[in-house]
Amino acid sequence: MQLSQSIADLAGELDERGFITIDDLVPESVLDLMRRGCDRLIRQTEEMRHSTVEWQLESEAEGGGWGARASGQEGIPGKVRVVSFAHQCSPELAAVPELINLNEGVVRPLHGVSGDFYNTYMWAKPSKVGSEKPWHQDALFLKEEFYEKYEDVYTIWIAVDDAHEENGCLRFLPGSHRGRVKHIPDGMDPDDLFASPREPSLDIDRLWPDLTPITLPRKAGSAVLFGAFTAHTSSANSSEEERRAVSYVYSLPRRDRGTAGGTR
Ligand SMILES: O=C(O)CCC(=O)C(=O)O
Repeated sequence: MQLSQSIADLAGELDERGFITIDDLVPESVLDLMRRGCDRLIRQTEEMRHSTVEWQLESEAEGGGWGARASGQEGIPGKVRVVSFAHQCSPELAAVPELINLNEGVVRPLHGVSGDFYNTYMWAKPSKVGSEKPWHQDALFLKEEFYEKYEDVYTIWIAVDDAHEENGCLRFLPGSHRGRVKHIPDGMDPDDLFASPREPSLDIDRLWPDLTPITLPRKAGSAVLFGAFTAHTSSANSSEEERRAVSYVYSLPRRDRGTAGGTR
C-alpha cells in the first residue's frame, strides 16, 4: 500500500487538524472481503434481542441502542449499531490489516514506531434506524494505565459503503485534539460508562467555541485516520442506504520509552 501524500505532509496535517484522510486505502478485492465480513456480523444479530457490551443493537427505547443496552431493554434484531472485537467473529475483517499492511505501511511511518493492535469495530449504521453517534473523544474510553505504555491511538476508519451526509458520514472538529476533555470523574473506570443510560456526548459549542466542525464524506474503500483526542460524531442514517464502516485501532507506544513490541 502506497500513500499518495508524503509522510511529512500527512504527519503535519495530523498534528494540525487531528485527522487525515487517506483515499483508496483499500483495493476493491479487500473491500469485497470487508463487505462479506460486515454481512457475516450483521447476519449474526438477526436472532439477537438484547445487546451485550460488545454487540450493540439499535433500539427505539429511550437513549437508543446505548440506553437500551444499559437498561436491559430490547433492541431491533438484525439492526446492529456497533460490534467491538469484530475481528474475533469475522475472519474477513481480521485479515484486512495484513492485506493492506496497515501497521507497517501507515501507523509506523506516521508515528515512528509500529502500533500495538487495540481493537476492531464494525459500525453498521443501518438505513432508516441507524442512530447518531454523539460528539466524543475516543480517549474517553481509555484507562489511566493505558498512558503508562502508550501516548495515543490511531483509529483508521474505513468506509465500507459510500458515506455521505444523508447516511451518516463522520464529522470532525479540527483542532479539538489539542485539549483532552475530562469526561468522567477521577478514579472512575471507563468500563463503568457502559452502565450509564446516557451515551457520553460533548457540548462542542461550549468546549470549543472557536472551532468549526467539518463533514467528511468518504468513498467506499477510503479512510480517515485520527487520534484519541480528536472530537468526532456521525449523524443518524435517514437514507435508504446502509453506511457500514470498520475501524482498526492501534495503540501508539510512547516514543520516550521505545517500542512496546507485540504488533499484529
Ligand atoms: O462510524 C461511526 O458512526 C462512528 C465511528 C466512531 O465514533 C469511531 O470510530 O470512534
